[in-house]
Amino acid sequence: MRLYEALIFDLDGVLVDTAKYHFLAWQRLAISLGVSFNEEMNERLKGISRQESLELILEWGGIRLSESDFSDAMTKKNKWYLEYIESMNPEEVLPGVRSFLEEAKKAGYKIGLGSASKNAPFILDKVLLTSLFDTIIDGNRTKKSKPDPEVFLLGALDLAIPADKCVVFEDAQAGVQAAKAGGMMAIGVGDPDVLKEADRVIPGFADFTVEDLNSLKD
Ligand code: B16
Ligand code: MG
Repeated sequence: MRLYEALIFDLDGVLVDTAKYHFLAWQRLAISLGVSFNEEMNERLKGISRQESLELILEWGGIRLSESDFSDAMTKKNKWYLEYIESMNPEEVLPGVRSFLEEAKKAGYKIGLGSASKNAPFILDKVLLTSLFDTIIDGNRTKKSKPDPEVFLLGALDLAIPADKCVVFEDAQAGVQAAKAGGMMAIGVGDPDVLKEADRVIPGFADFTVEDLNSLKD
């Protein structure tokens, strides 16, 4: 008997690397607002929503915007981001991800997406991964941001699998916390020093197989 029935994946930083495009778009916006923005700051925006990201950038820059300027700024950032991701292609899927998803699907696991990004469906289409997912929960369906577990709980509900039979793959600390808060197994993807709260950390999917899912509790 296997330990888990569903696998829920974060998008940015787990399946594809869109952080570089977010960086370019936020940097362009920051320049237009006269505030400085660097890669280190970009790291701190991983996994958090567009609105919260802008709030942080304004806080770091010590500036305030009216409600309508704030909304214009978010629209501008997203317009630029969409221009960057427009040319994404299947080669941008991170190493080992496609074959892991295909094997998991063949083995009968339910597969879900749990992303803060409102652009998640567009990105999955661009990199030709959509058909591998049984459900897609993105920033358009959630009211609360990670570390709230809402995004993953909605995924489990859609997949009709109890939380303790779900494994979440996350690259951001807030995402790992969200998975734990939802009562799920949290696998960090990336740096073990950053993802300290994860049940286990893997560098990526190049050396992680579907069989390894059964030894996660060892
Ligand atoms: P959007 P994830 C997150 O995606 C990104 O990591 C984060 O940097 C971004 O601000 C957020 O999506 C919202 O994205 O502006 O496209 O709606 O890691 O949860 O897949
Ligand atoms: Mg992420």
